[in-house]
Amino acid sequence: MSLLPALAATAATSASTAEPLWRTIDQPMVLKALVAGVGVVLIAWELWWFLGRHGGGVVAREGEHGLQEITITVDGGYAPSRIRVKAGRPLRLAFHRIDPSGCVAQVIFPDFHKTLDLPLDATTTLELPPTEAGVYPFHCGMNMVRGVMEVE
Ligand SMILES: [Cu+2]
Repeated sequence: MSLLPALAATAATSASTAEPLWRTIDQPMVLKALVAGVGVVLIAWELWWFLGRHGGGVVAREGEHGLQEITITVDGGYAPSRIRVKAGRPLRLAFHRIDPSGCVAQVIFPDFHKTLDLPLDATTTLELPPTEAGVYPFHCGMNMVRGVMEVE
């Protein structure tokens, strides 16, 4: 903000015309409030979109020998992006990638020190050992596309 008067002063000295560089157009209070309100709503929506919980998550199905299995479709995001599994049982995650974007070519489970390459139009599985209850995030190579595994 302190830069603007300085710039104006510089411009005023170089151009000798008295015409101001900009004019403040006074807007009605209602309009100001509306614009501010829309901004706040958009910020709230963005926070919800990136950080909020979207539904209760999808529970893994029980396979043979207590192996829990869940298939996650990778298409612009993880579907489901929130999965729920039971603690203390082996788990097999199957990532089916149909999104050609290089962004999702890898999925990383930082808590397990696992990085998985996901070839396009293929299903890649990752077996995780039985784990303790907790919330374990996973994300793409750039940490832009995210999912969460809830172990309960
Ligand atoms: Cu990415």
